[in-house]
Amino acid sequence: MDAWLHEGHTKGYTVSWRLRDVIHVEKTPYQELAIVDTYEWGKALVLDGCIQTTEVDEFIYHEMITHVAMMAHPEPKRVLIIGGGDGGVLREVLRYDSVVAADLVEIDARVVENCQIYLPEIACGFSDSRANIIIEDGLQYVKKPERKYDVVIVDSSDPVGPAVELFGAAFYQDVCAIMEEDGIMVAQAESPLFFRDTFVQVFLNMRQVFPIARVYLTSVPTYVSGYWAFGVGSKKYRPEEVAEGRRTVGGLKWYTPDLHRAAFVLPRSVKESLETAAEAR
Ligand code: AG3
Repeated sequence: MDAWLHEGHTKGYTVSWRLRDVIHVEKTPYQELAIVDTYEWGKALVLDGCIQTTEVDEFIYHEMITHVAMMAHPEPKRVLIIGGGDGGVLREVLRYDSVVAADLVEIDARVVENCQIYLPEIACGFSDSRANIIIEDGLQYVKKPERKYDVVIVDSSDPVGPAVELFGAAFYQDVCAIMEEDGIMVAQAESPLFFRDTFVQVFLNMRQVFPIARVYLTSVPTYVSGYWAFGVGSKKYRPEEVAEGRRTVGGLKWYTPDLHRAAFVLPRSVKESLETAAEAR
């Protein structure tokens, strides 16, 4: 078998993945979903032709989207995950004993179901009694949530189709309203090199809504350009600091408190693109 997945990113840039196997393909009501087996990165979840997560490097993204907010907050108890139907963020959130409820709102039940079957090491948190899976559009859920949250994590796909509004100021406003007075939110903000406009927009939108807005970076080898950004909106705590007395949870392979602080140090042109956009407002 010589199957290839051609993952198109821009008009002129496509990444081609040679596949060992196409394990499962289906059309859900929301998207085309595939589980494939790659050569170097293990099994991967593919949505509408775009690699969402791979067994080999998923921990980098999932640790970095989760633990920065979880460690900047002194004691997160109630956590909301929007998207993240593969369960990777959920697994990381559940590492904290302080967490009493982790609500995951995913629009597409088939993502959760398939990841439980084919990617069990990522989807292992779904059976935890603190996990509460809600199959609903995150945009709707935040208008009538089950509770208020200490930390909100938006693990969305790219801003095309239904995910577009998850990058907008109106959504962040709704999220802000359902957070405690010292809540923190984080959202994946795409590649600052390939999708600079989206990345800048996430920052500007968060800045419009939250008293404290920051961005940080990490490297995700299987995402386009490797550099991947996250936007943080905070009501009280400084996102770039680990809260006093916080101990790192066990089982991690990437996140450290030093890396947490370092992730907020931005390359010159990335920093300048944020400053220029902020001044233009
Ligand atoms: N969340 C963000 C994926 C973005 C991938 N985009 C891309 N490669 N162009 C994926 C879900 C991981 N839990």
